[in-house]
Amino acid sequence: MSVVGFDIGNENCVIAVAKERGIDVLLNEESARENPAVVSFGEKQRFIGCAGAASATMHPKSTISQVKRLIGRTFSEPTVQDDLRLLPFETSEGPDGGILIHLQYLDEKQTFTPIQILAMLLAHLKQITEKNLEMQIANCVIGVPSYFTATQRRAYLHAAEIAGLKPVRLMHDCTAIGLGYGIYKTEFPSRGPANVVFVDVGHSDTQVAVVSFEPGHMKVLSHAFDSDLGGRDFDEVLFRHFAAQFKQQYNIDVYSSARASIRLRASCEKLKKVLSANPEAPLNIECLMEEKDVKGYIKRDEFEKLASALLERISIPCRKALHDSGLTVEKIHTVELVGSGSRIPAIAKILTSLFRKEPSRTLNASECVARGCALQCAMLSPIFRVREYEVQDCFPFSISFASDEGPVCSLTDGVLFPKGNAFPSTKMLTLHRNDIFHMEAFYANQKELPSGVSTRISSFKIGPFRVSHVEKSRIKIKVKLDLHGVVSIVSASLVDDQVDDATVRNSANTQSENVGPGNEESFSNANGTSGHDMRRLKAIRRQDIFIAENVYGGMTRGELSQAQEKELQLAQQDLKVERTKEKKNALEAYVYESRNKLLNTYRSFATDSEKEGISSNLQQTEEWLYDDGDDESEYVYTEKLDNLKKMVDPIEIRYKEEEARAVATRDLLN
Ligand code: ATP
Ligand code: K
Ligand code: MG
Repeated sequence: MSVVGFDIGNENCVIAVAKERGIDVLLNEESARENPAVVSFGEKQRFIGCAGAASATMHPKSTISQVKRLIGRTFSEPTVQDDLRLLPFETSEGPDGGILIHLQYLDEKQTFTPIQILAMLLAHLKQITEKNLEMQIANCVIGVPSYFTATQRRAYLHAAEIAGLKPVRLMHDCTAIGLGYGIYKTEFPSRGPANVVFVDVGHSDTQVAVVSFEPGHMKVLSHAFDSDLGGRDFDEVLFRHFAAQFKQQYNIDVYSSARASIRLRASCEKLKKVLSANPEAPLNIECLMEEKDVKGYIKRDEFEKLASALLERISIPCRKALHDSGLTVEKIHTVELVGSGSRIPAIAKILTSLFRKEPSRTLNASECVARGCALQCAMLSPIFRVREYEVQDCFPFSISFASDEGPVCSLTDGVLFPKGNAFPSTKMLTLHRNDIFHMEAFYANQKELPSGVSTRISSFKIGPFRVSHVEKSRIKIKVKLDLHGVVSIVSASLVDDQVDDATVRNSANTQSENVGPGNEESFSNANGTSGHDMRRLKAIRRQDIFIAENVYGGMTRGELSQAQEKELQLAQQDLKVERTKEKKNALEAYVYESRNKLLNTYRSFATDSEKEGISSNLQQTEEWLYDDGDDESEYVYTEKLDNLKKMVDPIEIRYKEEEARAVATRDLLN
């Protein structure tokens, strides 16, 4: 069983695996620890990760990056539109209001959903992992932003399924970071827990969590975020600055060229990184557009001024998280800064003045999410032994349920899971109905969500069921906010209790109570019915009721298997192209190797006419490879190689026989 953690970044993905000795971050084919979150469609094959990034400028319109921004989102959302304007590929609105990505590949117009693109990325990471571990993998833990809605979380689960992965948990990024921090922590205050603020500034978002640590236990007190603030926004500030400058200076409009925009944006990102270590930095791009070389220069002070509005915004989620944790600044022991976007020195300055202490960087800023996820995967694995450690996470959005008779007035204001509720968590609802009915799950407070994101989760049809009398029967509904942070009705049952005392069915038509894990079915003291009332029940009959769930923005089984089929086809195409390349390379290498041997080791083992025949054949093959044979099938290359071998093999056999004889003679003489 595999024990793998994936951090799917908006820019970089990291793979960590748990081994007996500890957690390792895996290297990819280029020996890098970070995998660009890029899927690029070339002429004949897809390039993903490092190869995808390399292929981006050559295929700007068919290179998909930042898919995490689009996952589970609606095309018409203003923030989605803002993102799409900056991305060079073509998109449209899908029939369900989702996003469709259009591109040209293999001489056809192809359409993919963001889920399919994410699946390609995950399949690539899976492949790297399998190559490293030399075994098949499926089980994993994947990090997700705390601000992801049920639709986005389900989208991740769908993508994982298409890629052949089985996430045992989708884990909040900051919770994973906290786990990796807490499990190794040995020093604690003499009294009370150690309260730590984690600030993760990524490529497109900023997440903050306040976590309290005690030996063997961590509890997330609050999550806050700005889903539209990250490293790329700082790149954009530089981009706009230089685009304006180049318009004046060189009379070029970078915005009008997708390729020039990609190149300038990439250069601005590099410039930003240089400014993290140096007080000033130059920008040089050759032949940016219209055959013009451009030059620029900026000082760190100037950059910080240009970015001052962004820097201000970093403190907002920090304040929110602190407020929601119920702690004051004095109660915070440490601020841990992670995410590569946080390497801008001005960010640390802002946090220092906000928390009145300098943030620490004890964690590996780019790997801590993946490492924490791998640890969690190990903890959830039945075969892996990890030290006892309890992780208590909380959910950042309030979740409500309504039925077709209006809001379900359970706890407060119809909210079943208030913001900050610990999860996984199971709760019971009681309704009184005598016929089929509908319920709806939704986020109670639009303001808690990222701006413009839909509050919809899913709707449920409960029933039909048969009641034994005309009066409304008691329906017990079990609701679960699961380990992934997805809420759902897991069961509904009809409880037919003919009660003497009608007052037990009180005027409020619903009630709910918390149910701890393990005693979900304990009916004896459920529903506020006192022991006295219970004794007066004549009979209790329970009957499971069928639930049909209609999830908002989800994929059907049929759509999922279609997507799996498509992914398989694409993967086979990639494999075919790779194998063809290998065969072509093998043929080319054989030509050079044989020519060399013919001049050296094989020289005295071939007749002149043999040498002539082989040489001219090698020559022909070489010319063919650069000409007609540049783009042939695997079969043709293999056949050519086999034909050459037929000519060269007899000579090789003679040579080998002679060599063996020489060795035997030497052994005899010794
Ligand atoms: P997200 O968490 O938003 O999904 P991610 O996890 O891919 O994205 P990270 O890898 O943590 O993001 O950070 C990427 C960002 O960090 C990029 O914007 C990159 O330019 C920026 N970055 C990397 N190194 C530096 C540096 N030395 N100085 C400033 N910024 C940097
Ligand atoms: K990352
Ligand atoms: Mg990240």
